[in-house]
Amino acid sequence: MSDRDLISEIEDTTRDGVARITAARTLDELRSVEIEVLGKKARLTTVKKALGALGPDQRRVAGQTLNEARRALEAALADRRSELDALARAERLEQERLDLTESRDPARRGHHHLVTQTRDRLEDVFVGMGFTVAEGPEVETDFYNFEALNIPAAHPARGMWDTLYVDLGEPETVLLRTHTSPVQIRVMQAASPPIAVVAPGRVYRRDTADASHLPVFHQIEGLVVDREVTFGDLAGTLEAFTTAYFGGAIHSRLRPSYFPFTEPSAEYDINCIICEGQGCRTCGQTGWLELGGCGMVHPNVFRAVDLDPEEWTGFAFGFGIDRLALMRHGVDDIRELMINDVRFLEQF
Ligand code: FA5
Repeated sequence: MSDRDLISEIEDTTRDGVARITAARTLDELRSVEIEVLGKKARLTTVKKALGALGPDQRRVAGQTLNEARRALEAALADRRSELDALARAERLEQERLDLTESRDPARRGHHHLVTQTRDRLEDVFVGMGFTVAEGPEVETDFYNFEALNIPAAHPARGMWDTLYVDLGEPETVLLRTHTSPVQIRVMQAASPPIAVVAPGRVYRRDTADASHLPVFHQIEGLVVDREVTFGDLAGTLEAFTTAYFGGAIHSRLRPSYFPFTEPSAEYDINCIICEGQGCRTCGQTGWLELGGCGMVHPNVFRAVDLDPEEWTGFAFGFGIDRLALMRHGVDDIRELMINDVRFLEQF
């Protein structure tokens, strides 16, 4: 092949290459075109080998043309790549776009957060079982959160709750309640037995967020006080609750435990419905998920509210509402409840 033929071959190949680059419609297509026009088997690569047969001057001229051709193809590739990148980005943004404008269309109106829905459902179940609903403050005093619950200052059980204190009054006297149990005390101060109340609400702990913990979460407290209340009444109530809330397929168990304000105390667990008892990260590989604590009201708690423990008996329980929501809907990470991604929230 003469040097003239070679040069016009290079020019034709380049023109054709640039046209194909410009015509590529996706980044994948562009990658294949790149291999075809600049790769090992490309026409320009074969032409390069033919340069060896030319004399020195012609080789220099043809070599220059070849280099210019490569540069032109590389520039065309870079231009097309950035155009396609921008298009792909715009397309992705369009797909992920969330329309947050308010709408009068009733089909697009917002709804209660999953935790609120769960709290409402729990209240309905317990009201159906004869309980009334009580509330207490989120900022509490040491007396209600600990002292009256048989946890005096320096009691080792205070370590069970990593407490956030409020900078008010004497140091460590005002705090963000670590559980809903202080509402037990407020209810017994305000009303005489017989009592059957539930108290849902927000609680705070210095816990690090992970798949089953949040530093701000929700509990529902239950308290029953009457004459001759037994542990059997507690177990029966929790069993009735489990069936009413989860349906008949979910089993629960009571495991001996310790709480300063109940004696005896137990942990209330249900089968992990994410892994159906096989073990997964939500249940810490145990197959069971701890939903709450319970037990018979401790005599010292009755004494703190001037009720005679010889006359009155009772049981109490405290469940994690967020964990109940996870279990009922098969959500495997509690942090989803706080992230507030509309695509997650819309599903409930
Ligand atoms: C208590 O808070 C006791 N007050 C419960 C109680 C009430 C016992 C009445 C006896 C009588 P505990 O710290 O185990 O117990 O918490 C109760 C439930 O709250 C847990 O089982 C769990 O479901 C939920 N919970 C605890 N910590 C967290 C957290 N960091 N994030 C989400 N849920 C939590």
